[in-house]
Amino acid sequence: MASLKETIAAKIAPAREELRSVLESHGEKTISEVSVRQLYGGLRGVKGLVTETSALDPEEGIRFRGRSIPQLREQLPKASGGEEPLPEGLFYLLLTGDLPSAEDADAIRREWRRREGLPEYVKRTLDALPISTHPMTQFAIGILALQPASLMVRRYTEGIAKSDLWDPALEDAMNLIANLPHVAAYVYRRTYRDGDHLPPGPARLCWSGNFAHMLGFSSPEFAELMRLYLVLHSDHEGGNVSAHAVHLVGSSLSDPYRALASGINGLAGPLHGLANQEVLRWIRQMREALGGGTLTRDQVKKYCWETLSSGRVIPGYGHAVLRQTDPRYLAQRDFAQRHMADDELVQIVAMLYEIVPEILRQQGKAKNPWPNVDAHSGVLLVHYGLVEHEFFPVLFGVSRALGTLSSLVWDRALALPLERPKSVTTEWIRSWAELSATP
Ligand code: CMX
Repeated sequence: MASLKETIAAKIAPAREELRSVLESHGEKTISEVSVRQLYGGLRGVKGLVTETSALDPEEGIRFRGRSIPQLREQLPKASGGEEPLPEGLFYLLLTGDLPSAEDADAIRREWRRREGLPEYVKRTLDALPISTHPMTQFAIGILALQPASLMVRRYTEGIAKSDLWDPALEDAMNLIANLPHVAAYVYRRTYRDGDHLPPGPARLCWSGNFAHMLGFSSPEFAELMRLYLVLHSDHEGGNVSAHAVHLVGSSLSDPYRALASGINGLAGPLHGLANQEVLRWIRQMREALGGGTLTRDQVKKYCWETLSSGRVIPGYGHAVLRQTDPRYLAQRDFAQRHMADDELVQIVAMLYEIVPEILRQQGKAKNPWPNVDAHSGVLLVHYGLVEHEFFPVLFGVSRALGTLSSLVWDRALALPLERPKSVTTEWIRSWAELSATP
């Protein structure tokens, strides 16, 4: 791993100097004010975090180290014979800010494959859980079960300087990412394939290809989908629940295993990553409720209104920051059009895109009526036979590790402090507001 670590190490001193200089020149300037409504409203729009790996523009969507999704699909190295970007290359970009060469991406591929090997005690931990345990719960437990291997904990106990913690944090991140596909595949095969586990594939396979192999899907097209999927879901700046949870928990110098497990638990909420499971469940329920067969636009509209009037959300639509169609949705739609245009579920997703935004606008509540990343992913997986919708958020979790752990390494490299905002009570707000209204 010399070259990746050396590349990062060379960037740390200038980044620390930049941080010092920004604080010296601008430390007392105010970036954001917080209204009482924002305080009660999940701090929407309040600039209160620093995340270097990606930035989200409400209209344009996400940029990873300044690069849009179409640019990433074009510029990142590809697997041999493939068209979709390698997550290995994306990880290099997120960590270093530099576009990787094919050799850089391949060095990470080799490093991750070299580090894989799921300890027996992790398998036994998972085997002890009831088979009905939600895959996301199993996944989080599997990650925590790996935690005794944390190098960061060992080095901390030995007395490492705070400024050097990024190094064992990076080692932990690499070991963890190397093993996440195995944990996820283990969860999948024990839950849905009677525990008929598949060992890792040949060393030549990329991280995503090996993941597809261990899940039990051998089609090269599915491996392509995995590469795209694992790139698209990796990072969405710092304030989303999973990224924020990893950053927050990591700020106590909790190790990357514990921090990531926290992020995965946040991702398991239906307003966040679990929405991809909910989209498919909702589409399946709609088809069943409408008696199967080809759906008409009027039937779908009526079902959407029924969903809304029963007090539920339409999963896969809306976003806390985005105000346009999510480019991650568009990338998946592009994949669908190229590989499975005639798929019935893909056509339902396309029909929903024509219908739902107008309905949400008419309802007048959602600030963003457009689809997000979760609106499309499930039907792509189902097309290749991965039909168990409760497993979908686990794939999101494997991908989200790339962005959140890259950020965590930089949190330690910049020695960012314990996160500890001030909270207030409603009584305090009332007396503060009344006092500030007094002439
Ligand atoms: N269907 C119905 N109502 C919706 C809606 C949707 N898809 N999206 C937003 N709304 C409603 C909200 O529930 C809220 O209603 P109340 O005032 O009654 O509480 C109102 O519109 C205003 O919400 P908002 O400011 O537009 O959106 P938020 O920032 O509060 O929430 C999100 C964002 C994503 C949680 C919300 O749009 C939602 O629940 N979408 C459906 C679930 C989903 O797809 N989540 C995945 C997001 C992407 C990800 O993280 O993976």
